[in-house]
Amino acid sequence: MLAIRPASWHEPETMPDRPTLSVVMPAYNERATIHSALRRVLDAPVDSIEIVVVDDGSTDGTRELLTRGVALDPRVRVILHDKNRGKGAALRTGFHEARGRFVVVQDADLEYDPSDFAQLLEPLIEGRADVVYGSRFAGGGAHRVLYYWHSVANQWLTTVSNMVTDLNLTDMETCYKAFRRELLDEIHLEEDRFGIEPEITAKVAQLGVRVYEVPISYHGRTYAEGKKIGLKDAFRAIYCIVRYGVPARAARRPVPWRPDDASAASAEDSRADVS
Ligand SMILES: Nc1nc2c(ncn2[C@@H]2O[C@H](COP(=O)(O)OP(=O)(O)OP(=O)(O)O)[C@@H](O)[C@H]2O)c(=O)[nH]1
Ligand SMILES: [Mg+2]
Repeated sequence: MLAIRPASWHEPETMPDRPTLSVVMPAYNERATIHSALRRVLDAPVDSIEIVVVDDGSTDGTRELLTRGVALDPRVRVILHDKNRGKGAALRTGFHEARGRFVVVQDADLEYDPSDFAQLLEPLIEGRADVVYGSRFAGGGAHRVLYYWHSVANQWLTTVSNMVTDLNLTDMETCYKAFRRELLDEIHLEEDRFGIEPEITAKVAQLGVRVYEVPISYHGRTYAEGKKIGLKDAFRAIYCIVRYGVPARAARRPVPWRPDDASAASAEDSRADVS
């Protein structure tokens, strides 16, 4: 693993002006969209933002694109995995590097729209939530109409995950998961590939923290356009729901009480940073 620049950014203590938002962007063979994804994130309505791009051993020229153009913006940090390790491994690397007050995952294929960030961050900024999921199935903005059975599988996986975690989510598999940064330090993640989504959900549920959902738009792509997820990922997801969900449920913490004044103070701090 290699951080291209700048080395000093690895030490959060040396950065007094901590960004409001760290966007962790896992990228594997996303040559067609990587630059526009970076541009769209940098244009999102958040004043203080950093992007941690984790190139997961791409072989299609994505790595070369990460050495020029918008990737040279000082708000972008690039980390390279020597070989392909999977989305989960890329997220672990990115979470470790993130220094922002809040952290959100943004896939590099632009199926999710950074203009939804403001909506996604609102419950965190207002101090009402510790984690926010952007749901494709909660009646949000525009959605490209695509594969029926894919959406059935997604909703079914969410239902099974909910049965184990006792959270009433509508979209467990969503990429748009936003967290208070400190919370990520409390979660030890193990899955290397797409099993990371049910694993994160189970471990968030175990913490007993405040989870919110907001509706988002979704611009799905076709397999011809680069969609990669398949049936074997759905089977792995079921395995992970049980593997991580059952012990998490048994060890679940009660929801911690938070005084309103502490939440209000942190909301006041953060609100100034997001337009
Ligand atoms: N498929 C895949 N994606 C990876 C990998 N490592 C990082 N990623 C990135 O993880 C994000 C999600 O991958 P996608 O293949 O788009 O998965 P998805 O959005 O859940 O599913 P579809 O887009 O529907 O296939 C993208 O930004 C990928 O570039 C990997 O090993 N395989
Ligand atoms: Mg995708």
